[in-house]
Amino acid sequence: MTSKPDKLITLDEYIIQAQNKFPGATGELSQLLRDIGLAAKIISREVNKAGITNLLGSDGSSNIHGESVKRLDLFADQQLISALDRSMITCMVISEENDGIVRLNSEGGKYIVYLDPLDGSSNIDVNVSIGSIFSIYMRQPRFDKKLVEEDALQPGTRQVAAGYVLYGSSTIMAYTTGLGVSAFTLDPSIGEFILSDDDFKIPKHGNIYSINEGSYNSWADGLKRYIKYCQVEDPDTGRPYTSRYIGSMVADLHRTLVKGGIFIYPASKRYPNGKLRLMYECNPLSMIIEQAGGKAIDGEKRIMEIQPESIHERVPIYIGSPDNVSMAAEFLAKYAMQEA
Ligand code: P6P
Repeated sequence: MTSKPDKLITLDEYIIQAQNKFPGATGELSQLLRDIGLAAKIISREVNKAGITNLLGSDGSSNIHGESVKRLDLFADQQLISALDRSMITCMVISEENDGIVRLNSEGGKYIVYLDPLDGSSNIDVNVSIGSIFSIYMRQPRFDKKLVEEDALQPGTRQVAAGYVLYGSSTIMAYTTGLGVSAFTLDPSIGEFILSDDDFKIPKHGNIYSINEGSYNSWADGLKRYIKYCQVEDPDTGRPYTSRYIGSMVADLHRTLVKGGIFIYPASKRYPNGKLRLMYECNPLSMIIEQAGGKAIDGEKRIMEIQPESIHERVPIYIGSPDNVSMAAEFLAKYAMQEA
């Protein structure tokens, strides 16, 4: 659910209007968000014609997780990092495409930015929606000015802003600075993101569950029983629920935000700690969903309260409508005791 704006407002205008509500604001966070918006427009242009510009396919390398890197991944990474570097506000970037921290020209910059430059890249070659995810932290004051990885190991509750860009049937940028979630749709004819949804609220309950059921056999018993619960015929509770799984987290999350329900990427035999990364997938999307009234947990505790130990660590995630996430957590807790 959301409030539809009654007049045309661009992303830049919206950011300025929001900034003006805070007289002490320096405008630096506003500039950072505009930088990301610019990079998103450039990435969107290339995503929409990747087949023609030979940007499809892999570039032959693999990232820190051993996943083959697509040419568009690298293009998106370069565009986002150079946009952030230009405004001298960000001191370092951590990105899925780079093993370690990327120090930018402004080592004095006040922000640290995590990026998944092009999430869902396995879908690039089959023309399925993909997305960029960003998470913004303040650099913590330290007497020793040399930036180290530890400066970036902050829990998700310390994010000052987070958001995503979804390159789908249209290109949508959604973000929050902790004052609700707003979404903008790109109008390519004028090259502007236009406010399309202000103050998104996720439905309290949804009838859609989203999980890769191929790993069913290695799930915890409580998760198996929860998914079976979703599939049982019970018209009074809207069951059986519908199963939807795109395989691009940003696309699955945006659908969950709009229609409600739950997205799950659990621990499994192949991914004992889950597959999705805490710092540049789960934390930013958890901030979005929580700001919209939803919940995000690792099966037990709140995702955003996890103290990270490494910049690329993975975590299981159950995220979406509060009723659905709470129900899943009850099943996990109930049957975990029996498994113990
Ligand atoms: P699986 C894409 O590679 C990604 O990182 C997320 O965008 C997506 O939710 C997940 O992995 C899909 O993983 O194992 O279901 O293919």
